Amino acid sequence: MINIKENEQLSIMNHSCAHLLAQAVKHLYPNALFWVGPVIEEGFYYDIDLGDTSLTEEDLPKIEKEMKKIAKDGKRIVREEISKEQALEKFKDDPYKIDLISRMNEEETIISCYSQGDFTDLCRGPHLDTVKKLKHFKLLKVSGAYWKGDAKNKMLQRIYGVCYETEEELKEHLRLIEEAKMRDHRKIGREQELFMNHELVGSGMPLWLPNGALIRKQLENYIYEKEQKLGYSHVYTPCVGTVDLYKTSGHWDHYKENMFPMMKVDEEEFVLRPMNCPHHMLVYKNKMHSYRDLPIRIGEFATDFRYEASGAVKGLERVRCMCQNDAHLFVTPEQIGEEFKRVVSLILDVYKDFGIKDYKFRLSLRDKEDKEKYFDDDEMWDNAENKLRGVLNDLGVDYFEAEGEAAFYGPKLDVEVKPAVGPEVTLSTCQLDFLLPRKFDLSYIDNKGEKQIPVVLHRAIFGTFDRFTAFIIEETKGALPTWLSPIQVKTIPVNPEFQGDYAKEVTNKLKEVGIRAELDDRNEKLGYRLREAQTSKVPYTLILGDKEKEENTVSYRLHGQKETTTLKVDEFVKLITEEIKNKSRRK
Ligand code: TSB
Ligand code: ZN
Repeated sequence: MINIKENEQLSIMNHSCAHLLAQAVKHLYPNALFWVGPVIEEGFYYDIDLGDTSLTEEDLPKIEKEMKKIAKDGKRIVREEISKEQALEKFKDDPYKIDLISRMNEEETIISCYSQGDFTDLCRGPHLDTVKKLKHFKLLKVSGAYWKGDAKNKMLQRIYGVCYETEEELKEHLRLIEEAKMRDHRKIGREQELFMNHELVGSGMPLWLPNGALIRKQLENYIYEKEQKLGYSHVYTPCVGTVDLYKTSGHWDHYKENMFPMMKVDEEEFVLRPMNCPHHMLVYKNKMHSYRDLPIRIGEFATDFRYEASGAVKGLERVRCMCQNDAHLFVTPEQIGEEFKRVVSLILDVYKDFGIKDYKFRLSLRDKEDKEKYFDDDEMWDNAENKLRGVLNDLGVDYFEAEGEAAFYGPKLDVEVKPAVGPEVTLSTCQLDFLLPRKFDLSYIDNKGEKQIPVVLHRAIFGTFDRFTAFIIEETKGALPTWLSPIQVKTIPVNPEFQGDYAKEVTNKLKEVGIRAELDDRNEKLGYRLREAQTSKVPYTLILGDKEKEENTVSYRLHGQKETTTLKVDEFVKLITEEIKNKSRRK
């Protein structure tokens, strides 16, 4: 999909279309007040205060009709420059505009307004020269949006839309939106019964249903095995800690707004943990270490709780209760490069296994000027940043640098991916940390018998099981590879009365060797059962008729394909077992 924000021509057009939307809304709802109407990647939106009126999607065609009428009328779009005083006077009855004008920089002595017919809006521009050029647009949805994104403020109504130069481009955009909606893991999650939410549990707290739990278990087994081979030691630690633990780590000062509030039990003050690092620091500290023991890699599939804004929570992708595929690696300063390299290689290895190709590595560095956020040790920072850069260059991976995006404790590497719907998110992460080991007074004895402080690498390959599952569902459009599929084989007797027993026998045989097979011997038409197996995206559907029963064979159909292949039962077992073992992917 075109990124409209990055295309100058389309950006201007969409911005003008946002004004056209505002003008139409003003015609239909004369009391409407307008906040901001920016261009975004997918088009534009406008935040509007409509008093007590609440819009639904059903109101959009009427607004669109009014927009078309205004556009056809074809008024010119005229820029006017006025002083701050004049602007304050002109918009004196509009508290939103007064707020915007009052917050403008001192240097902005000249303020620009754009008018089209009976409508004027405060705006930097630029705009098209006439509304006549706005022909191919569509309003897409309406949602609530707190003024300035703050839940304490009034809820405004946000109308989204998009505008193109040609009808074909608009149609293609709408087609891609529809396609993205079909891939949305929330939709597939409902259809395939992977997870659910319930208001009694709370927002951002998904419940993993049996099918989803099966996928997650495969992911856990997969990464656990890899980590064990790579010298990780896995632990279990509680998902709460005392306030003092998080004061010691610095999270209480730097991360409190992302944490659930404190709860008191007897005399202890607890918090639900937002991160596992402090617990792992204590695990390290449980005994003395020599340089010979390092690197020490402590891993955990650890449940964390974070406060995410209610408008931001999304399916499994952004949750308030998550499970990280976490590990903290304790290394000597000399080992940083090598260990970082191993982590990046593991990320690449895992992405290859899952066929993930569309991602970006982002190397997040400090902002050299920001001495308040980043601890002041230029040499240490430069050293660390260069080391990470060096490894990425050695491995020949593509990455981009983002200044000012580092964590307060060190530089980091994030992997960014694009979900079906919504902005990019981080999947894997690897973060260098010089501070936490100091805060917890960690040490090891070096080869001269002297006490030294280790460096920590925080890393999560899947990020969280939650987010990774969401991503992989969208990547595969719900048609997971066989090894990850909750149900791998559906056995369907053509006529349950005649081949029911045989189908049961085949199903049991598959189950015995650990294949997740399910029998569908319901008294439904064959066509109906076959269609259902296809829509549920089960990789293998076995169709068993008289011939198969007589010859001890199975005829299978792969998801998304029409033709069937017949094999001896044992041959089929061998074929699918190999596929599962190799974690093969099919197109
Ligand atoms: C890697 N202390 C480190 C850890 O050792 C840490 O917590 N890093 S993190 O804050 O970046 O989180 C790790 C990963 O969790 C992120 O890369 C992201 O993939 C995932 N994640 C973060 N917030 C959420 C959320 N709200 N819902 C789902 N996954 C999330
Ligand atoms: Zn950590």
